[in-house]
Amino acid sequence: MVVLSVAAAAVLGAAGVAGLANYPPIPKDLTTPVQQRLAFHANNAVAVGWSTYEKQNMSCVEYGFSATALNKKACANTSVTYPTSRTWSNFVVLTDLAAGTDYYYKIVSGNSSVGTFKSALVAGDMEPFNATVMADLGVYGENGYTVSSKAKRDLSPAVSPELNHTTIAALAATIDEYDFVIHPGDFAYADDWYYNTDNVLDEKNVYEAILENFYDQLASIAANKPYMTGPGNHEAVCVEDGTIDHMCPNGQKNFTDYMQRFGRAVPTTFVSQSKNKTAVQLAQKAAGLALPPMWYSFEYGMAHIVMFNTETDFFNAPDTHGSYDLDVGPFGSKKQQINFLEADLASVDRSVTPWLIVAGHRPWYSTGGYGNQCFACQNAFEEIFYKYGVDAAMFGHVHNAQRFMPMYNNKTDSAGLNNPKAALPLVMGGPGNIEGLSAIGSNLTGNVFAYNASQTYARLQFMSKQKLGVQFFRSNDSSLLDSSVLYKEHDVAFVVQ
Ligand SMILES: *[C@@H]1O[C@H](CO)[C@@H](O)[C@H](O)[C@H]1NC(C)=O
Ligand SMILES: *[C@@H]1O[C@H](CO)[C@@H](O)[C@H](O)[C@H]1NC(C)=O
Ligand SMILES: *[C@@H]1O[C@H](CO)[C@@H](O)[C@H](O)[C@H]1NC(C)=O
Ligand SMILES: *[C@@H]1O[C@H](CO)[C@@H](O)[C@H](O)[C@H]1NC(C)=O
Ligand SMILES: *[C@@H]1O[C@H](CO)[C@@H](O)[C@H](O)[C@H]1NC(C)=O
Ligand SMILES: *[C@@H]1O[C@H](CO)[C@@H](O)[C@H](O)[C@H]1NC(C)=O
Ligand SMILES: *[C@@H]1O[C@H](CO)[C@@H](O)[C@H](O)[C@H]1NC(C)=O
Ligand SMILES: *[C@@H]1O[C@H](CO)[C@@H](O)[C@H](O)[C@H]1NC(C)=O
Ligand SMILES: *[C@@H]1O[C@H](CO)[C@@H](O)[C@H](O)[C@H]1NC(C)=O
Ligand SMILES: *[C@@H]1O[C@H](CO)[C@@H](O)[C@H](O)[C@H]1NC(C)=O
Ligand SMILES: CC(=O)N[C@H]1CO[C@H](CO)[C@@H](O)[C@@H]1O
Repeated sequence: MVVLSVAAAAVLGAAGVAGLANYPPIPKDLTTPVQQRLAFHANNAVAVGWSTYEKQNMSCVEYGFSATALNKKACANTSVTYPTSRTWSNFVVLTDLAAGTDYYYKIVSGNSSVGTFKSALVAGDMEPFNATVMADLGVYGENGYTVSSKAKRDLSPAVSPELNHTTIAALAATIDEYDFVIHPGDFAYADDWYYNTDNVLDEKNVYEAILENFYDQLASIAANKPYMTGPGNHEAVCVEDGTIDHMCPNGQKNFTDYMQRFGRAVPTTFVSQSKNKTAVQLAQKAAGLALPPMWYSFEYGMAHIVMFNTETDFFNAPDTHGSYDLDVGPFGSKKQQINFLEADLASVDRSVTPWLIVAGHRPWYSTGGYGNQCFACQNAFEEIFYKYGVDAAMFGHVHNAQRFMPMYNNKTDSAGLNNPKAALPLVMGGPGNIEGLSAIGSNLTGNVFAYNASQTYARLQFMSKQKLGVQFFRSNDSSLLDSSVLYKEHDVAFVVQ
């Protein structure tokens, strides 16, 4: 974290010095969709989200099984914006989709093209698949950065993916090798606008320009692959400094952009496919307690995946009044997130979805470096994850790649990767952002792999009911850095330990 200069603090919210913010150009046709993003929305539904530079009275998407037969149409009238934004956020839910099927879709506009996506495999389908996982991916471009730590690079802000954002380029190059993306927090790094001193006189616009550029860049992935998000500290406020964040302009506080962008797209929970009535009821209860995009769950073939929130909504939550104290949240009622996790995890029928995976932003197992270990998070979540036999827990926040042995109570599980009871912790925070990569540090308790020499992303390879591959890749050449396989018996339908 960087302490803001007095000068920077004095101009929070400042707007007016023409030309400092490198906004992308506004298209002539104001119905042009930008910043497209897909998400699994329910068992048989995918949400299509996008932004426009004018309010849409009606937002519609046509879809079908081929590019020339877009014979279904879904619409919504919920084009929304917030005070500092130039864009309106639109989203439409495509329902009644066949499972695991390739669809074509077109956002209805004077200026749009046909895209594709694959709907979710039905829960219980044991077909192997891959998911890409990473957190802490920042913008590339004039108001942002990425390739080398803190270096400002002067390219047009409309950077296409094959250019120099190495991780987005790698994900674009390997797009046929995974079905969806899991990104637990820290997008764009708009709140790091002041790293570039040129930005200081135009905070309000630069913050928004970074968001617009980042989500334009990300659309090369997110318009084609469901992009499942969780909150990170960099979504919280316009500046990550608990003493001055109250000066942020309205619209740049309390996760506003994140809530508006993803809140209506991601699901609450999926309807349970278990034959056990108690499990079905628990899943319904969890649906009522879910608060997307802060905490929710979804299912894909052999996996039940839970996105949880390490920023707000638990005792000593860092961004509320814990270590960061950013005056954000809470979003739910008292204990709502914890009660959601209890109900959701208890509902998971491993004979339907053998793999139970969780993803949150801050790790408690980490070798050190920036942000280090979140023990308030460990206190809030570890016990409940252990109780219900979570298989793997994915994190970011620390800007490098780390794999541990399965851990519980600060100790390695003696079974190692061979049917452990404890969850396998992974840190996937190395795809690149303005803050640069983090030092590996010196706490090697349980650590078996750590890499910070270059940008990275990870892949979960769901191989079978009993085998989960975990691979870390270097972004600049997609070379494999680390590969392991977690073996789990998965012979108990409802794990309680
Ligand atoms: C149409 O959209 C493309 C980007 O998809 C943009 O470059 C172009 O300017 C738009 N055209 C008009 C007329 O708005
Ligand atoms: C949207 O509705 C408003 C108010 O009814 C109307 O003035 C405007 O022309 C409409 N815009 C479009 C693009 O249809
Ligand atoms: C939006 O659509 C809903 C349901 O389709 C309808 O009840 C509502 O009146 C509409 N709102 C506006 C502002 O058109
Ligand atoms: C899934 O990932 C594995 C390991 O990285 C790779 O060998 C395989 O080709 C991927 N599957 C698909 C469908 O691309
Ligand atoms: C049904 O599910 C509940 C938890 O959801 C579990 O406690 C119970 O053992 C299950 N019953 C059977 C017969 O598996
Ligand atoms: C942030 O937003 C949530 C949800 O709207 C609200 O409950 C909470 O009070 C807000 N927190 C602050 C500090 O404004
Ligand atoms: C793990 O270690 C940390 C730091 O020493 C400590 O604060 C925490 O209570 C420990 N957690 C458990 C579950 O033992
Ligand atoms: C190192 O990490 C372990 C496991 O989380 C923790 O128990 C221990 O307290 C940490 N040690 C230091 C010196 O931070
Ligand atoms: C990587 O970690 C090592 C060990 O902690 C540290 O010395 C080095 O500076 C780090 N490199 C980067 C790029 O952060
Ligand atoms: C990728 O990064 C690594 C580590 O910095 C470097 O050794 C390697 O040469 C780079 N590869 C390419 C193709 O740039
Ligand atoms: C399009 C572009 O600017 N590509 C550059 C990406 O970065 C590499 C290494 O710095 C350059 O060689 C490319 O020209």
